[in-house]
Amino acid sequence: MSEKKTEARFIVASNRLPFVLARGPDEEWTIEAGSGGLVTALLPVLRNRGGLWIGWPGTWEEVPHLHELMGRVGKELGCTFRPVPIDQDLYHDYYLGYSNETIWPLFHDLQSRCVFEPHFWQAYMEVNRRFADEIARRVRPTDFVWVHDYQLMMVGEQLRKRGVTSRIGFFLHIPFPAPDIFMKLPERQTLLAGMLQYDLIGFQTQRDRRNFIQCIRLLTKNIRVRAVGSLHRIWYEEREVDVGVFPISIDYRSFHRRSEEPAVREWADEAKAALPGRALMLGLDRLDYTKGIPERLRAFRHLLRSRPETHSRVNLIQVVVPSRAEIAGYDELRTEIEQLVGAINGEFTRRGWVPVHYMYRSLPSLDLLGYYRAADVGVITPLKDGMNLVAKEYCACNADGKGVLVLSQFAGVSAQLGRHSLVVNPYDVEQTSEALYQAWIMPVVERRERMRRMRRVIRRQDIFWWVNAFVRAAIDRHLEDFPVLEEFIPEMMD
Ligand code: GDG
Repeated sequence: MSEKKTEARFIVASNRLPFVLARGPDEEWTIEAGSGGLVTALLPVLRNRGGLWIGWPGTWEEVPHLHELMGRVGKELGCTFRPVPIDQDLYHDYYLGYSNETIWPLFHDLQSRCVFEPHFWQAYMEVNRRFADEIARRVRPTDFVWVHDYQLMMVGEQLRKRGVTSRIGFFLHIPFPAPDIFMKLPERQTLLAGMLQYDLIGFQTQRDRRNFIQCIRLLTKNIRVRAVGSLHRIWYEEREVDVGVFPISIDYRSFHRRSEEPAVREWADEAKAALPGRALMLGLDRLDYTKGIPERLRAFRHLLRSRPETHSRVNLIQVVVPSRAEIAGYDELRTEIEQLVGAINGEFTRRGWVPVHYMYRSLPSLDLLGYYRAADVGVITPLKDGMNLVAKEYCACNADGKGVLVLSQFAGVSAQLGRHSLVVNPYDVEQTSEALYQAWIMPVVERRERMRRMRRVIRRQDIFWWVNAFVRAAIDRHLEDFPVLEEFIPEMMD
């Protein structure tokens, strides 16, 4: 075996591969590298280090020359992509079904929205097996495999069944529910036993880890749990499983730098000039019932009803990014939001003042950064959220340091930023409305101090810190331990 073959490589598995495939009007497929947080975070460990990324390519359609297209992006990013094909029916039951109609609502404490269908679980397992097959074909014992998120919780167990002995880590991006809620899941036992096949399980917050360990204690016999340094170690059968807390973050410096670019400054200045003398309150979320958008609108309406002095002086800018349109309930949510926006504007609009500015679309990054820069208040009030990166991005871009964050106590990010923001229970309309008011009247000195502290936390614990913390806990290594190869050699396609 050559020297190179013994080097440790990174293998990442996530539901979607980090690129966007699109078919143009001439039926030609194009491919573009993704720009999300996870790609930015993982590229340093993958790029030119022989890294592999395994996932669904983002379409069930037959894409001619898919390998060639992927090879092109792979070359650009310096890693190899391997697709896991999933056809439309399977995708329906695995992704829309088990992942997003069972696990997603349950893990966000919204049990009444759950659909429990046995064939959803069969599809989920089938896809998790396909991922494991693909990884098992390529993995070497010295490699580190990092599996991401709730769509792939059983991949570790399936890898062990295939005899894979490499270190395998898992990170859950969404919350982990308390035992009372988790117990409702028909597959609760299988799922927990499956998760215990990982070597390291990472959660966003202490709350999630505590819930997980309580579930393990309730549902698994003959286990021992003890704190070991900053981790908890579980002894289960012949295995030792570490469980840690790794709050995900953003590329702070990049957001900060981009928010200072002239085009963004100009955009933000224009946005403010268009609404002179107004405080801009910003809500920005994917269309999802976990994000608490109707509750936020009701709180804003309460503010306008209870504090007439805010009239003509505050605006709520609410951006809703289309998401999961195929799932029942999402369309009703959109209707509910739009009716509320209409009702609020109908009740309060005066000459020269429309209180809620509503957008239902994805914003180009210039507009996104511009709004972050211009907003006086960031309103992040999910009913439950794993972390919520919008809160961190808002702080990183808030150039004059005067922005205030109104934050749900149920967002993972409140564990890090709660002390310096105005924390609310998003179900409490009066309390949220009062926090919006307090944010509006807060003296500049206090705003600056709070924002300075929040920015310091995010700058110190940025996305690169997150990757390093996880990798160190998983395999006791640093980025430098994954050596850069002299040249990028893509894995052989078969
Ligand atoms: C899951 C968990 C956890 C949003 N609108 C636009 C846009 N975005 C970008 C934001 C941000 C991302 O989307 C949203 O991230 P969040 O963290 O807020 O939420 P989820 O999508 O639900 O993510 C969450 C996260 O995983 C990571 O672990 O924090 O709790 O639910 O980066 O910037 N980007 C652009 N235009 C938009 O209109 N360009």
